[in-house]
Amino acid sequence: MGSKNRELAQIFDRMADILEFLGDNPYRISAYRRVAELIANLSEDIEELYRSGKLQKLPGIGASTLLKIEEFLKTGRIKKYEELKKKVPEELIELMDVPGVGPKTLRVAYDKLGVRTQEDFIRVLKDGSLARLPGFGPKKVENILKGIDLWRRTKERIHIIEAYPMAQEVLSYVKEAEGIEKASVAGSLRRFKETIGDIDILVSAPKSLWRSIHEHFVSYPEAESILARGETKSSIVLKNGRQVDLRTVEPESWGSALQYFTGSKEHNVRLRDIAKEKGLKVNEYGVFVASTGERLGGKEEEEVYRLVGMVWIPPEIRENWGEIELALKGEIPKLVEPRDIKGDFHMHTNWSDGTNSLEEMAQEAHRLGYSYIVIGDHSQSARVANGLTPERYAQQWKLIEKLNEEYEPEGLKILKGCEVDILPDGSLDLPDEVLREFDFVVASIHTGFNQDNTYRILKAMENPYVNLIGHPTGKAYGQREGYPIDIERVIRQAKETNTALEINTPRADLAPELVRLCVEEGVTLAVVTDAHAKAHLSFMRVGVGLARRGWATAESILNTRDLQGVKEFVLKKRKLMGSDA
Ligand code: DGT
Ligand code: CA
Ligand code: CA
Ligand code: ZN
Repeated sequence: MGSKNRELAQIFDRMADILEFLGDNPYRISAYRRVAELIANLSEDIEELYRSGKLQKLPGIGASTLLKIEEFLKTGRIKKYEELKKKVPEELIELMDVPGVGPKTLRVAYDKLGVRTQEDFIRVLKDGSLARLPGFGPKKVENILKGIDLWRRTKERIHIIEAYPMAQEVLSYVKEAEGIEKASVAGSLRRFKETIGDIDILVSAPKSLWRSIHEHFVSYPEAESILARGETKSSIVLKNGRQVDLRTVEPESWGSALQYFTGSKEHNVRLRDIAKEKGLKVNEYGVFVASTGERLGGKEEEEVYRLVGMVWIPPEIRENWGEIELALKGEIPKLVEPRDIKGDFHMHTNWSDGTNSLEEMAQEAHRLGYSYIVIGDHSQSARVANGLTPERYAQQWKLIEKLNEEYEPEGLKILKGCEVDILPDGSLDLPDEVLREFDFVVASIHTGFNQDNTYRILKAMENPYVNLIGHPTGKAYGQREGYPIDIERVIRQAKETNTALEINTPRADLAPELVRLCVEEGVTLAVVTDAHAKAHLSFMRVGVGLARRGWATAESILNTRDLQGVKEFVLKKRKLMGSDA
C-alpha cells in the first residue's frame, strides 16, 4: 500500500473530526469517515487506482470526494482541509488521536472550561473540573489520562508493521548506490521489536565511496529534511516523521558493526562484560586482545560471537533475557523461520468487515504459496463488522467449496472458518451444531471488557470446536493496553484443552514474555495476520519476527504444520473434549 493512502485516509478522518467538533451535519461527518476507512483498507496504491481510472468507479467515492483526492494527488494538499484546520486550535486537533477523546469531549471542554491548548486540557482533567461536568465523572477522566499517556508513548514510536515496509523501501533505495558490499537494517527493526523509534541502516563499502553513498542517501525522495550528513553517519527525517540513520563501515568491520548497531544496548553491554572477563575488547570495529590491541577479527557477526566463546544469537532475542548464558553453552534453540510457515488462520473478507472478496484473498494466499488459509469472518453479534448469521456462513461455504475445486489441485486448501464472538457470559455467538461444521474456529472477545474475561475465555476453550483464541489479552496496539485477564490461567487451560493461542501481528498481542511462557508450557501458538485486506497477508513476516522474539520454535507454531497436521490438531481436541467429531 502506498504511503499516500495512509496520508489521505488520515486527512479524511481529520476532516470528520473537525466537522464533528464544529457541530456539522452528522451525515456529512459519517460520509467522510466512510471514505477514510475505504481508503485505509485499499490494497492498491491510490495513485495507481486513480491513474488507471479504477478509483472513479469505486462505490463510495462520490464526485466531491474524487475532486479532493485528485487535488491531493496533484498538489499535495486539500484546500477544504486547510480551511477547516483554521477553525480549531491545532493542539486540540492533535488531541483527537487520543484513545477515549473525541471531538465531542473537546467541544465540551472548549465551551464550558475554556480549553484551548493541550496544557489546558490536562489541567481540567487533573483538577477535577471536567469530571464534574454532566456525562463525565472520575472514571471517564481517569481513562482519558491513561489514553493520553499511551498516546504520548506511541507518538514517539511506531508499530513494526508500519516501520518494516518503510525500512525495506529505504534499504532498497540505499542499495542502488555504487560500491556497496553489504547492506542491512539494524537496531530494533532487525530485532523485530513491536515498536520502533528510528530506523537504522548499515552499509559496508570501501572508504573512498562513503561520501557518495551518504550523498545518495540524503537525496532519498521520501526525505523531508536532513538532520546530519557526514562521512560515516547521516540522518534524514521521512515525510511521515520517521528518522532514518545510515552508517557506513569498512568491509572488514561489517560483522562487528552489525552486531553493535543491532543492539539491544543491554545485550551489547552484557556481551562486552563477558569479553572483558576473557581479556578481550569488542567494539564496532572488531574484536581485539585487550592488553596488546591485536585484532582478532570482526568481518562476520558469527565470528564476533565465536571469538568471545559463543554461538551466534538470532537478532530477535538479543535483549539480555538469558540468551548470552545459553549461547556460551551453545544451547540457543532453533527458532521458527519465515519459510516454515504454511498458512494463515485469521483473515476477513468483504462478507464481514474486510475490504477484499473471498476470491481475492484466496488468490493472494495462493500467490504467497500457502498450503491452507482459514477464512475467519465475524459472527452475527458483531453488527458493526457486518457479522454473519448461520445462513450466510452456509452460503459462504458453498463459495469456498467451489473455489477449492480450483485451488486444491494447485495445493491451496481454503478452510471454512469463523471468528466467533465470545459473548459477555462466556457463551459463543453460534450454536454447537453450526460450529461443528467449520474446519477451524477462532473465538475472540470484542466487547464487554469489564466482564470476567478469564472466565469467558476458559469457558470458550471448553467448547470442543474452538481451536484458537483470537488476540487473547485484548491488547490492540496504540488503542488499548488489553483487558483485565489472568493470562497464566488461560495458558494452562490452552494446554489442557489443546486450544491454540494467537500471536496477532497487527495488535502485537501476545507480548514476547507470554509467547515464551507458552513455548515453555508446550502450548500451541498460531501466528496470524488478522488481515482485513489482501495486502495485510504480508504482515506474516513481522508476525514470525514477533514469535521469534518469544523464542518460539517451529514445533510450537501451528502454521508450520501441513494441512494434515492442522486437521489432526482440530480432531484431537474434538476427541479430547468428548465430541463425536
Ligand atoms: P529504537 O530506535 O528506539 O527503536 O531502538 P534501537 O535499539 O534501534 O536503538 P538506537 O536506534 O538508539 O540504536 C541502535 C543500536 O545501536 C542499539 O540497538 C544498540 C546500539 N547503541 C546505541 N547506543 C548505544 C550505547 O550507548 N551503548 C551501546 N552499547 N550500544 C548502543
Ligand atoms: Ca533504531
Ligand atoms: Ca538510531
Ligand atoms: Zn478479532
